[in-house]
Amino acid sequence: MTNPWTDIRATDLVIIMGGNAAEAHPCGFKWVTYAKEHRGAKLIVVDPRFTRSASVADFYAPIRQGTDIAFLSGVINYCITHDKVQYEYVKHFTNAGLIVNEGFGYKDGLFTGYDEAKRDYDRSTWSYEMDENGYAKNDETLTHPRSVWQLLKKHVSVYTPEMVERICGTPKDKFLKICEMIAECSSPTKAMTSMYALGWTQHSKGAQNIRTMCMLQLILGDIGVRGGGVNALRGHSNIQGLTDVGLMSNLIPGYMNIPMENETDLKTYLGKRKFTPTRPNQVSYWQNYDKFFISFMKAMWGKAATKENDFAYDYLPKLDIANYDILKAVDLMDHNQMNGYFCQGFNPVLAFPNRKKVERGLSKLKFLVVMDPLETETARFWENHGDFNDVNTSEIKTEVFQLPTSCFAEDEGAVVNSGRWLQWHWAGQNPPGEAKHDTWIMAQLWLRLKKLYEKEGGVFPDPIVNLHWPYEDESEPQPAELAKEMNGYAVEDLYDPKDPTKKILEKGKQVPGFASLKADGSTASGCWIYSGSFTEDGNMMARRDNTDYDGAGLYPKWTFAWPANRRILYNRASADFDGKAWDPERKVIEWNGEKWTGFDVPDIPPASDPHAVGPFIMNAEGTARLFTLAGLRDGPFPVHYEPFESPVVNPIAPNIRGNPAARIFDEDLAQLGTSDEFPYAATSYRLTEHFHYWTKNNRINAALQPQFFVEISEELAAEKGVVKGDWVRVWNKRGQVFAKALVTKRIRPIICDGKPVHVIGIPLHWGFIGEAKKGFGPNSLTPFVGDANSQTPEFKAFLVNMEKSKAPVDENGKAEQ
Ligand SMILES: Nc1nc2c(c(=O)[nH]1)N[C@H]1C(S)=C(S)[C@@H](COP(=O)(O)OP(=O)(O)OC[C@H]3O[C@@H](n4cnc5c(=O)[nH]c(N)nc54)[C@H](O)[C@@H]3O)O[C@H]1N2
Ligand SMILES: Nc1nc2c(c(=O)[nH]1)N[C@H]1C(S)=C(S)[C@@H](COP(=O)(O)OP(=O)(O)OC[C@H]3O[C@@H](n4cnc5c(=O)[nH]c(N)nc54)[C@H](O)[C@@H]3O)O[C@H]1N2
Ligand SMILES: [Mo]
Repeated sequence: MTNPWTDIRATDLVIIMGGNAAEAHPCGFKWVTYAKEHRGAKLIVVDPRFTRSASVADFYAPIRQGTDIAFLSGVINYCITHDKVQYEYVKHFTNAGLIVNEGFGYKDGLFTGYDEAKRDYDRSTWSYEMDENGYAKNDETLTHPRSVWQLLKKHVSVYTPEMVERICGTPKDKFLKICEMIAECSSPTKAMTSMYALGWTQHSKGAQNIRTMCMLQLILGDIGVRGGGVNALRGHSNIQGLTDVGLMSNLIPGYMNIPMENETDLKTYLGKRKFTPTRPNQVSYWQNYDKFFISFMKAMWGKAATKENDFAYDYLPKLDIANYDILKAVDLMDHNQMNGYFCQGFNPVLAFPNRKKVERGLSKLKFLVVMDPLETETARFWENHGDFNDVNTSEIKTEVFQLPTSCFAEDEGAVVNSGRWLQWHWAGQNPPGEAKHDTWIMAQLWLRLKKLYEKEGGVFPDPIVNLHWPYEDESEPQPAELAKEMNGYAVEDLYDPKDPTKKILEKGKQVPGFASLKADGSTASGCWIYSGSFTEDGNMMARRDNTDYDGAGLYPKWTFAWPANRRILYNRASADFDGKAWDPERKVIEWNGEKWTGFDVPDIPPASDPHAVGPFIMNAEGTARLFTLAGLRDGPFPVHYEPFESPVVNPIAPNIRGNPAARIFDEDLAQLGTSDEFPYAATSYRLTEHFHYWTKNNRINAALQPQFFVEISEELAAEKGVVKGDWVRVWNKRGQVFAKALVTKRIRPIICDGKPVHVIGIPLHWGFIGEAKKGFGPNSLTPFVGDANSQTPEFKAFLVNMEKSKAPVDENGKAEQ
């Protein structure tokens, strides 16, 4: 989230699109209710289903899943053609005036540089025209035909209200009503907030869905302001923390990347990441990449990371392909290219797409380790449960190890919420029986591996045996020790760069923030963005002071927010070009003639002249990008592509299937279906009463939502001769599920291009373990393809067929009731 949860209360308009916050984030949703009650804020919900969020909305409109880019590009087009743009913001704070390279072009759904065989682009023309000083050329009038603004205007012009209705199935009058409501927020004293989650991410163009909203928020001038922003509502309680500390196959902590194998030395690696400014005077904060990276290497390998050995650069694994995401990992298993798999707090049999392929992959492993406090379908994937898990146990040779862990309520540590607040919590109980903390198990693994390497040697034992392990009890690092290491500390005495005789931090002391980190090996920090969270003043994450200046809802003394305890990202943009708040009622920070001051930590060096330094300090040009250059793999502007399995033809690009830059393996391509065979557009979602696949172990949750169902419209039910409570079979080329039919007015056929599209809603909470009735989830049916940038699977839009059926049977041949 750019803004904290508590800031939603300061908004004028909430748009929930690509999520269902009332259901999946019911606690945070209270700030929406608060804004409605106290400010008269309005709520818009755009969803294929009439959801629990929709039931309390001021305005609801249906949309066919997988078409949000067309919808939002239509809103942008409306704002531009109706002069509902905050031009002062656009001119000074975005790249609207920068001139794009002459070789850049777009035609029939593709940008310049496309290579069909590689399903990828040569992105070299997606760049600015530079002047003789190496700066991007700028046209402040925004009229140059190759300025970003003119290219954008042209790019979105095809998304007229008629085209939006044709693609999205949103009736034109409803679409225009939403445009009017949103356009009002182009006023400097009105703000809209966007709340989204998986309805946008789980598509083959998920990153571009989000980008389109970013672009809209920029032209409304709603980024950096109170009550504004683009707010990703995160999932698992600590999934924000997971991404922050780099638990992705291509990341290391703090959103730095694992090197590629052709980056054979530190200089080459850093050279590509220390971006120098592309406009005069800009901060371009990634210029400090080396400080964060080398401090990370010191945290990892301590004394073994020296200037002479490039700070142990060779110890880091290198990638031969862009990433090893879950789809790639399962594909490797399925091709006998992976021997073992560690599954820690994860239930892939139910969570990953194409369950048949996942179970086939697991069956080919030599060993599978499951670290979990509960029994999971993954740990028991080899067990036959009749229709519910139709496997031949005698053919599966995978050895499964179950290591019982504690669960989150038995752990101490920080949980990072969607608003980037690191909130410390304490264990409520000790783990029962044989269960151990995850940290203990991982420490034991390392200690044993180290011993083996020390005894037996190996090709390259150095990264394992030299790991820096400074914990008091080496067999179980404590959460506070790990947190202090992430914050960072001085490896040597640190001196003031302006006065080298002045010592500013003694060796071994905690650094106060990432500005203290150095590229010479004199500091260590496990995760630079967390620097400031555990300083010499103590554990900032454990703070519980709810002081709130100006009623701004920023609570600067409550826990710690990364980066640097900043609550609203890009907050310099809350003030106009001269540094005065756009809305005096909603001031964040202002320029007082000498420095930036106010209610939040300025997101700009405090003495930056407002006319010289742009607010988007992480970008080399200092402005936000309406045109992303080569930042995303699938285009500098978003384009509407249909899902890989779509019920209709795309009028924008009729010959392109799915996102043309998304990776798909050949065998999975062959398993895609078409609308002739599989006419219904399915989507998957969650319910308040369950949390994924583990609350079905709890009797109360199991009683609240006991049984798997699918939601269908009255129209489809009538066509199929199905009544509420009947068993239906839903299937496609990848598998089948049996479910109780829930016939409801909440789902209506969506009319696209004059033809009805029937939507089938599939909740995801059931399996063959636990207290609830045995059932299925959507992933026996979902396609094995992901987003071109993040590889998040296309869980939200796929095709199925459906018929009335008999009940499924269990392993004893007993029919389910
Ligand atoms: N009670 C409960 N809360 C949870 C969870 C849980 O399991 N139970 N899980 C947590 C996790 S890990 C996550 S990631 C979050 C997820 O939070 P959400 O994303 O809010 O949850 P979902 O129900 O998966 O999907 C939200 C909505 O997206 C809609 N949708 C699908 N496709 C599209 C589309 O193309 N466009 C638009 N506009 N809408 C679409 C669906 O109809 C659905 O209503 O929830 C978290 N909160
Ligand atoms: N079709 C479809 N598929 C989806 C989605 C969808 O919307 N549609 N959503 C996707 C999303 S966003 C998510 S997040 C995934 C969720 O998929 P999973 O993460 O696999 O789902 P959970 O059931 O939450 O699994 C978490 C496991 O962690 C265990 N656990 C709890 N505490 C601890 C602990 O301290 N240590 C350890 N080691 N284990 C612990 C729990 O017992 C549980 O078994 O599903 C994904 N799959
Ligand atoms: Mo999630």
